[in-house]
Formats: sequence, structure tokens, C-alpha cells
Amino acid sequence: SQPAAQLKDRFAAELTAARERSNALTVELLDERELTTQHSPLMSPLVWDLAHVGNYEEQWLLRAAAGQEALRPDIDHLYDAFENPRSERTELPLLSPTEARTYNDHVRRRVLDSLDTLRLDGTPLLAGGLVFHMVVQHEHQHDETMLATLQLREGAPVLTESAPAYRIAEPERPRELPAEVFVPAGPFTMGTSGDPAAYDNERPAHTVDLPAFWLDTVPVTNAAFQDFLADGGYADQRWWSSAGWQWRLRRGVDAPAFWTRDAGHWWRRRFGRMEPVPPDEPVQHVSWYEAEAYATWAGKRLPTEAEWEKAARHDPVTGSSRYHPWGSTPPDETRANLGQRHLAPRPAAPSVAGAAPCGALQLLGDVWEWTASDFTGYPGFTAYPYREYSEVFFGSEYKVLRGGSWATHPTAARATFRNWDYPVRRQIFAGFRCARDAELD
Ligand code: AVJ
Ligand code: FE
Repeated sequence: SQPAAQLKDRFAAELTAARERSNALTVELLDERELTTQHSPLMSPLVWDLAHVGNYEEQWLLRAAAGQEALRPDIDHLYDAFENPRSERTELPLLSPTEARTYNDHVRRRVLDSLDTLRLDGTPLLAGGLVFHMVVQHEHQHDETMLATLQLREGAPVLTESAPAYRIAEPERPRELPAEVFVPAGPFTMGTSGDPAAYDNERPAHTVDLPAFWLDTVPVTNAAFQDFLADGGYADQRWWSSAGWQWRLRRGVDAPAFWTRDAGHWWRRRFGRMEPVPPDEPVQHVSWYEAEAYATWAGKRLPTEAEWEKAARHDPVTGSSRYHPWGSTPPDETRANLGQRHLAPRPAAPSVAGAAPCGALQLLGDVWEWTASDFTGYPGFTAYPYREYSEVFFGSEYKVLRGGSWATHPTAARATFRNWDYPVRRQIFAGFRCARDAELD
């Protein structure tokens, strides 16, 4: 049927775009030595990510969806993220960069050849193109991980801005914004049941009733975070949880990652370049513990995950939940800074075009936002199509991040999307905004 054919064309185009991005961040950017080096014990060698996305595509699109025989079953174990911790991946007999690219191309040709024979209304795996959404998003998620590796990399800069930074139409710029927006008490629909692009951890849709709260209109900026630094926030145990304080002492942390102080000014290293810390940009490269300490110092707290999603989706006029904060229109440059258009967040409050019904801005894109919540399954959660995407991470070890960063591709950014990481992690493009209870007024 026509819609199915259109959907297949869309997936073919999205797969192609994802691969252009992966290649641009690896084999087209760096030499063999740099691709096979461990730039940080926190990250894989880039050549691992590259062949891993190809192997994932082989497993899910070629074998599971198209029912084809395995191409390279012998390498599955090398690219299994659970068998091999990131810090040990350089020791594996990995495909070389050239072999990885050839393998990925091979898989991709077979996938595109199989598209005609597939029925997108067939099995649950193919319904609405679920497995295609999954594979496209997976590759883009690894591309964001590659960018985190490139940010950790030492040496001469290799990445350049693909477009001049922050070209946002001037009339859209809000003049005066309230510091906080109010979200009244009441129920809203959290999660989704019908979206074939959603991961299992976003399902099912369920009602959550919340008390009223205040939420920061924009993420916490570098200037605001510097006030915390100037006030001795890193040296004052009152603002820190005991786990956060232990972590700070153990690691000797006294500023966001990549920041240094010189002659009374804060500088940061961004993809190999030193530059003054821009005051109006949302802070990034802070751990959950630093976010928590700042919020406590400010007399506030981190929003819960449910509060974040209600602020981002709940439309009080219709009572329903939106796909994006501004509605169902796909993201564009005026609404959200996504997809690596810039190599940094935009300054706070660049435009009101991306506002949520409550008035909060920059919920999608710019920086991932730490929430107060542990990563757990929603009521009625079922792992699908595999436990290792989400379920094995459920528990109190991981904190949820929401909203996506400047490095997140639009296909992996929506108001239901959930990311998670350890509370000590700072290499991801994460910042935060604060919330507070309304009852305190
Ligand atoms: C959702 C970003 C936490 O990178 O560990 C990639 C995404 N899962 N391959 C991760 C993922 C499998 C995941 N995060
Ligand atoms: Fe993966």
C-alpha cells in the first residue's frame, strides 16, 4: 500500500542520514590510530561504536525483521556491550576501521534490498516500523556517544561547526521572562502506548496525579552556576548529599568538567578549543551530584521525572499530553537545538517558539536535564523487544535525564524519551533545571 511504501522510503532515508553522521564522526574524521585508541576509560574506542551499530542493524533488521541468515555471527560477541566493558574494548580483536566500514556497508545493502519484501503491518516487531525506529535511534544515540568521546579526546581540534552558532530570529527572542513557571496540581498522562518510535521504557501511557510545583523557565546557566562557585558551593558540605560529598572529595571535583580558572576568569575546553565560559549558555558536563548540590544551595530541588514530563507535555486546555512541548510539529531550528547543528547549547531563552503550555523553554534540546528520579519501569511495563535495552538498568543505580541535548538527533528526542546514567557521570551533554514545591509559598 502507498503509506507503507512511503514509510519504507522514510526509513531508507533515515538510515542513510544516520550512517552519514556515524562516518563523519569516525572514518571521515580521524586516522586509524585515533579510531582504535581509548580516549577515555569511560568510552569505547570509536571503531567499536562504528561496527557495533552495524552489528546491531544486522541482528535486528537483517536477522530478526527480514529473517535472513547471519552474515557475521562470529563477531556478535565482540560488539555485545554486556560481555565487554567499555574500558576493555581496545583489547578485543575488533574489525579495523576499514573492515568496519565495509561490514557496515554490506549489512546496509542487504537491509535496503530486503525492504521491498517486508510487511510493516506484519509481526509486532515490524508494526508501524517499530524495529526501524529502534535501529535508526540506536545509531544516532551512539553518534551522540561518539561526540562525548570526541569532547574527551586530547589534541588538535578536528570538529567544526556545521552552521554559524545560534542563528535564531531576533523577533522571537523573549524580552523579559519570569524565572519560574507554575504548573498547577492535577493529573496528566505520562508515557505513551501508541507511538511505534517509543522505546519500551516509555510505555505504557498512565495517569499520574501531581501536586502543584514551580519549575525554572530555562536550564541553569553558566552565569548562575558561577554564582554557586563564587559562593564557595563546592567547599560547603551543607549543599551536598553524603554520596555527592564523598564523590566530590574522592575525585577532587571543584568545577564542571572541562572548566579551568585563569586570571580570575572561567575557561572551558570544547572539542579541543579553549574559550571563555559563555555566561548565558546552560551549564553542561555536571554530574547529578553537582546538580543536586546547586539546587539545594538555591533553596530548590531537582524536578522529578513526572514533573518534568508534565511541564513538557500536559496541555491544560485539552487535558491531553503533547508529543513535543510546542505540539506535534517536528522540531526545527526555532523550536529546539537538536541534531548537532551547533556543537554547544544555545544561550538561555533564545526563542519562545519551543515553549511548553506552562511557559517553560528549552525542554527539548540544548542539554539533557538531570531529574531527581531513579530509572524504573512504568506500571505495566513489558520489556520489548529485548530486556537489555532498558529493564536490566532499572533500580536505584541510575538517574533519569530528559529532553535531549544539542547532540541528540530529532528522531531520538520527544517529550516521553528517557535517558539514564550514573549520578557521577559528567562526559554526557547534561545540565539541569530546578523545581520547588508550590506549598512553600
Ligand atoms: C540510553 C544512552 C543510556 O548508550 O547506554 C545504546 C543507549 N543502548 N545502545 C547507552 C544504548 C544500547 C544507552 N542510553
Ligand atoms: Fe548500542
